Amino acid sequence: MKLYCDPISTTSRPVLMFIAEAGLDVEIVKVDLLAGGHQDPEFLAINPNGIVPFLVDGDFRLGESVAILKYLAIRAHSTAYPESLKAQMKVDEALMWFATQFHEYFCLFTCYPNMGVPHDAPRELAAGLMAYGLEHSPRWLKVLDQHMLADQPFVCGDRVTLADYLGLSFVLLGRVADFDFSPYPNIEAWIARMQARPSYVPTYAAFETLVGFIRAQPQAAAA
Ligand SMILES: N[C@@H](CCC(=O)N[C@@H](CS)C(=O)NCC(=O)O)C(=O)O
Repeated sequence: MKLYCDPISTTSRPVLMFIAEAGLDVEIVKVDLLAGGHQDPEFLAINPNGIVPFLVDGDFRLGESVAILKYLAIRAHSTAYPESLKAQMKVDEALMWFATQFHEYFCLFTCYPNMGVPHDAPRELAAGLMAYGLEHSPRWLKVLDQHMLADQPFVCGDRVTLADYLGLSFVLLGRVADFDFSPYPNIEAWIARMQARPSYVPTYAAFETLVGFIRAQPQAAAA
């Protein structure tokens, strides 16, 4: 199996962290986003969307981080994607929540404009998106802090699941916006719990370098 990905990619890191923790035998193929590797004809021939992560398992090809996470977890019989119907649907619920509501307001509006994404967006649009994101993200952060993580160590209970790998990457994107998580103590404790896992440092090293670079830029906005 091959995973095409880049550790600076928010949707690649959850898959990389799960592969590391589950000890899966997956060849990691770096698609260098900053060098435009996702637009190379060879990669576009594999994934016409030109985005990562992307999994190739023989003649089976699969995009979308959530689908890839589930495919790998089901194959590995991992408890990170439980087999019982209700437990599995709770993980699906959290995955969809992170990938929709949370991603839209927090990642897309609040954080990505700090990274100059989308690259061709006018400055005023980026500033407007950030202001809108900062105003509306607390609604979802409060749900994560005061409900999903209020009385349990991980998003779906006592054990780490796919929702924690995905959610961590989305939440930590706040670092590019110098986001203040102190009003959300349960989120802070969960971040610390996830960062204490041995897979964290190797998975997030490239992201930490990128964060340092972005925050050193004079136009970096404080959230
Ligand atoms: N919904 C997709 C999103 C994948 C995605 O947007 N990946 C970004 C990196 S985080 C990418 O490859 N961007 C390249 C581009 O947009 O051209 C998933 O969850 O896998």
